[in-house]
Amino acid sequence: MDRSNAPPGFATRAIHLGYDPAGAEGALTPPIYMTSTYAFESAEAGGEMVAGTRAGYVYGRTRNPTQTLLEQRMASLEGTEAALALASGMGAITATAWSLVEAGDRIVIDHTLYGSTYAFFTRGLARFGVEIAVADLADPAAAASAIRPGTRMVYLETPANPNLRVIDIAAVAAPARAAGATVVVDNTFATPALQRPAEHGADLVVHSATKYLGGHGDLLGGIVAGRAETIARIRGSGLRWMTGATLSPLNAFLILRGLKTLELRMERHSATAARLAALLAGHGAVARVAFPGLASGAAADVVARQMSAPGGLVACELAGGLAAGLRFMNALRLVTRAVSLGDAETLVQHPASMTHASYPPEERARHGITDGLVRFSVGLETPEDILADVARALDAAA
Ligand code: 4LM
Repeated sequence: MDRSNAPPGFATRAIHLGYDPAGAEGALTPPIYMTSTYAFESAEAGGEMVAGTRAGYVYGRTRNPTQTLLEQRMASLEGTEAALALASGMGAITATAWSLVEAGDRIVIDHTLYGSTYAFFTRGLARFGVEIAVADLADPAAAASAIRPGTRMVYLETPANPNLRVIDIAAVAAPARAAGATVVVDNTFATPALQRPAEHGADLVVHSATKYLGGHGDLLGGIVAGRAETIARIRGSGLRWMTGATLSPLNAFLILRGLKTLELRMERHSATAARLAALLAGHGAVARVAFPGLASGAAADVVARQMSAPGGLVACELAGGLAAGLRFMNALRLVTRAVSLGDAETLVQHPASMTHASYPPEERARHGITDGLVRFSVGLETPEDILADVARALDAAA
């Protein structure tokens, strides 16, 4: 195969983009710049760098060379002009909103979001004179009527946490563009290896890098990617003087290490998750399974258009409801009871009492985040061992 004129592929960019060992004593892996500040070659040069008329690093809260490499790679993988690395997913989401929204603005959010994100919009930003409209953005008609002229921002996750609803990004982006609203898509569950929201009309893509991007359950981090001018604004205000949510250089290095295997890991997570979803769907103790790979009707068309594989999250509800779900979780031996996702270890958690406990119970019920729902993050262990543990625990809980 002659690829001499082809642009480098996803995995090649995830491993090589932006780094030449020749510039770092031949070191194969990029150095970690553990520094809080930078020496100015002269007083005048320092003043010019602070003023932005001369390129260079000034202070570690807003820029660091290890972060810069991570930001370049994430921008390339998401297909955006620029990206910004932050201390956590919540750091990325809050720095973005604080930078782009002001009192009097209207934000439309999807009704199914990670619990702390939902709390930030409905109980945090709402205290500062921002109108928060909660809508079902999976329904294009509901999206079009909620996103009216004057809407500043539209915020969604797809697949959504925890019940894996999928949202047609292009169907939301069309009315948002007409209204002049910025579309922000949380791509944590799919990652750019499986879905690139900017290709479907999203203006900004946010991530909890704590999850699949890092991939090993050993750090917290966040990313926001989009147009260079918008990212510069979020760096210059949301990160610099509104949150100070700076990613440490060590964590930037660890996320760069995680990115090298992202495509490979997402293939394995997706393949094992598909096998787990099939096992659950065929088991008498299970009432309902949510998994993008099992979507039907219009949702299946959205998955086919937007995602190259279904991802590693699976949710289910046991026929015996909440009590059976808790019995099932306690009967697991290999699968670990823990919140978070995207790690090598298979994790299981109970959204109503854990990741989505910050939703008022009646809103959880209205939005289909049921008390009996159990969420798996399927890991990288030998697939047969994961399936055997789940099958045995289902039999024990039935
Ligand atoms: C969890 N999630 O679900 P930091 N966006 C999405 C998320 O799932 C999360 C965040 C942002 C879980 C954490 C306990 C779609 C987090 C927030 O945790 O701030 O990096 O990301 O289990």
